[in-house]
Amino acid sequence: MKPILCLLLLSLCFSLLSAELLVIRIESPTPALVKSFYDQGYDIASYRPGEYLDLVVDEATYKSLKISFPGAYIHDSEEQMKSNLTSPDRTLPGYQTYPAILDSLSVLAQQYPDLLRIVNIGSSWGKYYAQEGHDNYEDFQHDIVAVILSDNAALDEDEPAFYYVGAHHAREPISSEVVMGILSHFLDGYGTDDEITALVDDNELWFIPVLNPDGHKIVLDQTYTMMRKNIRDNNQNHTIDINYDGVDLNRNYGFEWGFIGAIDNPSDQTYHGLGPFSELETVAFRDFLGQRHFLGGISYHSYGCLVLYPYGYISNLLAPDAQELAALGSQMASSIGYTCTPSWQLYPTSGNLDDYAYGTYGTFAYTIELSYIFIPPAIQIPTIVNANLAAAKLLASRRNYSVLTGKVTAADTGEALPAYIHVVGIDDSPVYRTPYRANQDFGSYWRFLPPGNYTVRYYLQGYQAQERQVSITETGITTEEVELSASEHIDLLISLKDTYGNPISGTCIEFLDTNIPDVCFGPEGTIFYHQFPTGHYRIRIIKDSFEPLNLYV
Ligand code: 0X9
Ligand code: CA
Ligand code: ZN
Repeated sequence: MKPILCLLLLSLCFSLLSAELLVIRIESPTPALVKSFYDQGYDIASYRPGEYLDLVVDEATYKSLKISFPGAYIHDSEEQMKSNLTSPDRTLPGYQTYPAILDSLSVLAQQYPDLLRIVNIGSSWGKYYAQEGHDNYEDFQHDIVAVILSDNAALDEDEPAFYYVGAHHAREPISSEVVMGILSHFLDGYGTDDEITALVDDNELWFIPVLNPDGHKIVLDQTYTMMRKNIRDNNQNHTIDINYDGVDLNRNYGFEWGFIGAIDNPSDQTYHGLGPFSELETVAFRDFLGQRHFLGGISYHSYGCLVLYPYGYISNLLAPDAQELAALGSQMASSIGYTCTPSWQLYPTSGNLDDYAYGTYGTFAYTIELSYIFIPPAIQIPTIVNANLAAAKLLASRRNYSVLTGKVTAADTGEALPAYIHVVGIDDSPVYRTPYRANQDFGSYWRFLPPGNYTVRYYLQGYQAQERQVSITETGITTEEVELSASEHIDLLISLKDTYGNPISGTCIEFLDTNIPDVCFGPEGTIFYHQFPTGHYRIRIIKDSFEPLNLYV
């Protein structure tokens, strides 16, 4: 009996492994249809509103969907993805493995020591598990690597920073090829092409070709080309279970984490993880973002030929900077021949990188969905890279026009101040974004604004705020250097009265962006402060069951 059982089990195992996944296409989907597939937990490969919805399904699901959607057809398959990974033309390289990418980076760094510096920004789960002694992860010991391209790359200079990141998702290795391609194009053009030379000299351009090296390896090795997530050991069995393990890195960032469009089921392709930044890979990128002030960035994905801008976590949400985000996004999109749209328009996803970078730092953070399939044939890589060069340059060139910049320093000591820079009419949008601050190390700031006249407030606890009238032009750089004087200290009596002159009790004041504790009024409706620092404050007055009142006083 026993041998027969083994044989049966064996064939069952093989059939499970060989159940090929397909990408099927439904044309002209309605938004309601997309939402219903989304809510049912389907793996959405790509969606272009009004044009198509592509789903990753097995053959059985395809057959049953054919009944309700007779027009559905096969757009792509695992088999196709595998064959696209390698180039039929032996003189052209196919997709590069992560070790090959790391090798080319170190060759480039040796060739251009003044322009390039390689920085280790963290490690993958594979490395962590292997170091814990789990043998199954021995081949997955990956560091996550970032490269800075700038003049004096060895130094952290006071220059605008931009990032280009690939491979949040494993099955999208074209994103890594594009990041590498842009880097080598910039290196080639340095010193001969004036535009590129200026971009490299005046900015810090950061390249992170592979944020998810463990997943990338599984795809490049052709173990499982439909792999999307990292290899987080969800079921803690010290084994990579491709159908159960992993967290979607683009749902794991800590801005509106777990809100909508992120799933709490570990086996799901868009599983958001145990908590915000539960993943080593997103922690690495979070800390990387925290170390310098990025003005803009592109996260490359595939596919859909789209340029997406924040926010993405909720439908119909207009970011405070939506006008300029859309303007630059549209320029980038038309340079590639892609379509620009706010992220939520596609489908809402919370915990994505762009919402985090924009929502936390005001970074103009874009997603570019490359190509029309996950893994375009290797032979197309150079064409796709070339098509994307102009957009990559447009991003970093944004610092050259319609921008407000300068430095905030302390009037007495000259020290750099990470002051808040509040642009009236933009930063008072009811849609939340963390208040924009000048760079911690240098006091410098850059605000991409629509042309026009603005009132701008510079404030920081302990200093007297200043208000400036500035005019932003379509082609110019407006510079406003600001020296803030230290606050004086006065005795302050605040009394809060209603329109009849009666004290209002049970009301509290919050001093926003300071560490002054919240205070609440007693029955007499007054509060006395000894030695209160003078200056302007954004305050919020709150009382139970009333709308909060926001004031600048
Ligand atoms: O879902 C994603 O993370 C991205 N698409 S992909 O097919 N490459 O996985 C798009 C994220 C863009 N943001 C929103 N749609 N909200
Ligand atoms: Ca596991
Ligand atoms: Zn993706």
